[in-house]
Amino acid sequence: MRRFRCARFRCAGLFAVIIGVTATAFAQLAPPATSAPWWRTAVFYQIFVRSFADARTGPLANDGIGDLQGLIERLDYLNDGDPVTTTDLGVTAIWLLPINPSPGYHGYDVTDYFEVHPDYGDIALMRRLVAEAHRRGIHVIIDLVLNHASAQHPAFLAALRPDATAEQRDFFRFSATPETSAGPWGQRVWHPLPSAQTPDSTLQTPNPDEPPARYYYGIFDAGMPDWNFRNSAVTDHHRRVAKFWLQDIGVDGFRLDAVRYLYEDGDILQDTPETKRWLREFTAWCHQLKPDAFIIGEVWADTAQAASYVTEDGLDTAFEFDLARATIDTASFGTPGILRDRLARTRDAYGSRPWATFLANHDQERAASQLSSDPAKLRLAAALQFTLPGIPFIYYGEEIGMTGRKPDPDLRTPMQWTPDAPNAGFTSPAVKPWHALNPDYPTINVASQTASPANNSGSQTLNTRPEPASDTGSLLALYRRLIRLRTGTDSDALRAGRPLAFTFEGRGLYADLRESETDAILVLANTSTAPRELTALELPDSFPAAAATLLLDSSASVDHSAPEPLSLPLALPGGAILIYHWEKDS
Ligand SMILES: [Ca+2]
Ligand SMILES: [Ca+2]
Repeated sequence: MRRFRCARFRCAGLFAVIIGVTATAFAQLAPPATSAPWWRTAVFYQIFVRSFADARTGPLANDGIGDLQGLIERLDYLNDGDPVTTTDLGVTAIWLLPINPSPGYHGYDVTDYFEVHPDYGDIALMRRLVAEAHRRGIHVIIDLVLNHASAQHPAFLAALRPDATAEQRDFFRFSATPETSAGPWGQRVWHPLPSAQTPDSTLQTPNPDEPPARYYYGIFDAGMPDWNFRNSAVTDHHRRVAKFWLQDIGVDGFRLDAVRYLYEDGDILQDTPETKRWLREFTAWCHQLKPDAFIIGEVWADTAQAASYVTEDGLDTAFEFDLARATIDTASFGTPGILRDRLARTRDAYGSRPWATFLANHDQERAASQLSSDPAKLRLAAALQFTLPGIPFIYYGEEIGMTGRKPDPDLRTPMQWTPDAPNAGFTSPAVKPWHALNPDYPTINVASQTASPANNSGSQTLNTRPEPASDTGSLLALYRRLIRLRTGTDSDALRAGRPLAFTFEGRGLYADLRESETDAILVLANTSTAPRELTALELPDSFPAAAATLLLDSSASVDHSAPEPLSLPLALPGGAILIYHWEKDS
C-alpha cells in the first residue's frame, strides 16, 4: 500500500532535493479574482498580422499578405466565444505586432501612428476586428513604438528640410558630431544625415548657437530615428496616439516597444531615471483614459532591470526574458535547478507585482527550433510555462511547434494552417505569399494536429482510460488544455500565489507549492526524459496530501475525470507535469 513517508523523511536528513522558501517577502497577496483586472487572468497570443492569415474575401483577399480581415476570419480558431466548446485554442487576449503604416515589413518603423497599414486594412476594419474579438471574449492590445519613428515619417522628413524651423528639428536629436561612439551592443547610433534631403549634409540645429548638425540619433538603425523625449511636443504626440487607440478605436492596452531607450543621458543610452519617470506618467495617462488598460513593456534586460520598471505606479508588467530562457533551458537540459533558482530570483525581484511568461518572441529563435523539435521537450516547455506564475504569452504557431531560426524574417513566416501545397492555407494556392512557407508545413500545421493523434509526444500515459474521440495527443491539444487551466480554473494560486516552504525527495524533479487567499497548488514536473519517482513529500499541515485533487496530468492525453489521490511513491513519466490543488475553506 502506498503511503507517505513523512516520518522517515523528517529523520533521514539526506534528501536528493530540498526546497524551502520562506514566504515573508511575499506578504502582500495578489488581489482576489473578483477585483483583479481582466489581464491578471488572461492568456495572450502574439500575432504578426502579415503572416497570420490572408483574407479569403473582400478587397484585401488573396494578395499573399496577411491582414485584419484574414485575422477576423480566423478568430474562432483563437476563441469562438462559446465556453462549452473545446475545439478552439481558448486564448482571451491578442497582441498585434505593429499595425501602423510603415515601409519595413515588420512595422517597427512607423510613418503614421493614427492609421492602419494599407496592406492590413483601415481604421474601419480595425474597429470591426476589435468588435469581433470582444464579442468572443478576446481582448486586443497593440504594439506601440514610442522610442523611434521611421526615417520616412513626415515629422522626420520635415526636420531634414533646409528650411525646417527649430521647432521641427526639435522632434529628433541632431548633432555636429557623434556624441557617443557606439551603442549598447556596439552598433552605430549617430547616423550621417542623408545627403538626398540635404545636399550639403548639414542642418541648423534647434539651438542657433550650436554648430550645424551632421548626424542624427537612432539607437536601432539609420531607418529609425529616435524621438527627442526632452521635447514636450513628443510626449503630447504620444499621448494623443494613446488616446486615439484606447478611446476612439477601443483597444484594451499596449505592448510598449523598446522602452529602455526613451531618454539618453550622455553616454548612458538605456534605463535612465528619466525614461522610467516618463513611463510612469505615460502609464498613468493611459489608466486615466481607460482604468483597466493593460500596459506591458518590452524591457529586454535581466530580471532585476525588468522588474525595476514594474512598480506600483509603473508599467503593469514586463516580459520576463530571463525566466523564458530558464524555461527553455530546463526543458532542453532536463535540469530542474535552473528553473527553481530563476523562479526564486524572479519572485525576489517582483515581489507581489506580476510578470509575463513566454518561451520565445518574434525576435528570437522559435521555441521548437531551440528544442530541436523534440515532441517531449516541446510539451514540457509548454506545461512549465503554463504552470509558472505570471501572465502567459504564446507566439503564433508555437502551439503547433512551428520552427524558425534567424534571420528575423524566418522567425515570422506564414502560419501553417493545413498540409495543403503550396501555401498551407495561409493564402490562395495560386498566390505567391510575402514570405515562403517554412518547408515543414506538410507535417507541422493546425489541421494535422486537430484531426488526428499525429505528433503525439509518444510519452507514456499514467492511466489507460479511453480518450474522447474529439481529443488528440497533439501539442495543440495540450495547449488547449493548458490555456483552459489558466482561464477556466478558478485557481488564483496557479496564476500567481505566494510560495510556501515544503520539502520533497525525487531525483530530477522540479516542484513548486504556492497559495492564494482561496486555494493552493503543488506543481510537480519530471524535467528529465527518463521515468522518475517522487518518493517523499512533506507539506504544511494546512494542505494535507489526502485532501489534494489532481488538476492536470500533462502526460495523459485527456484530463482526469475522477479524483486521483496524491500518494507515494508517485511515478512521473519523462517530461510529465502534475498539478495538485487544494481549495481553502471559505
Ligand atoms: Ca491580404
Ligand atoms: Ca531614445
